[in-house]
Amino acid sequence: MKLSPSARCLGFLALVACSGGTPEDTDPPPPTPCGATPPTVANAVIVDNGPMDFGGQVWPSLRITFDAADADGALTAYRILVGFDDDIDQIVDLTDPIVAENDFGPHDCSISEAELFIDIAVNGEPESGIVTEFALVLEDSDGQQSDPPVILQITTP
Ligand SMILES: [Ca+2]
Ligand SMILES: [Ca+2]
Repeated sequence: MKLSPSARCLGFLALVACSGGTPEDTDPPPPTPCGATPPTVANAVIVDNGPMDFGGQVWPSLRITFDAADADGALTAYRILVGFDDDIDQIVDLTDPIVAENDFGPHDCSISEAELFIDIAVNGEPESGIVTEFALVLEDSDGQQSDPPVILQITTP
């Protein structure tokens, strides 16, 4: 399975439309961190999301949804980092991840829970029955990351 790192988008409470292309730069994090609590990821699932329009081009897509929480409220901006491979061993290299980010400033440490998703374009014709393993990490506006990565698998239909 080939995934296109250049065609991705994300949503926040299902309100933000897919923008495709490269995410825009976000404001620097607030000078004063919200706290020392890393964000957490719960109830993560990955599903076949059917054909989707990524910036004018339609690709098969996958969607990862999850519940994000951060006790110190630092989800006013966040980054979602996703890695993948075909070796099903609960280990995924995240040194060069697909990244989706969003910024809902002002950074007033006011968002401690959010239902997030990331849509990932599948580039090309994936073979049936191929298992792909994904790793998901959430980074809050202070740059703190959920740990350990959440590992997910999906089989192409
Ligand atoms: Ca935090
Ligand atoms: Ca692996």
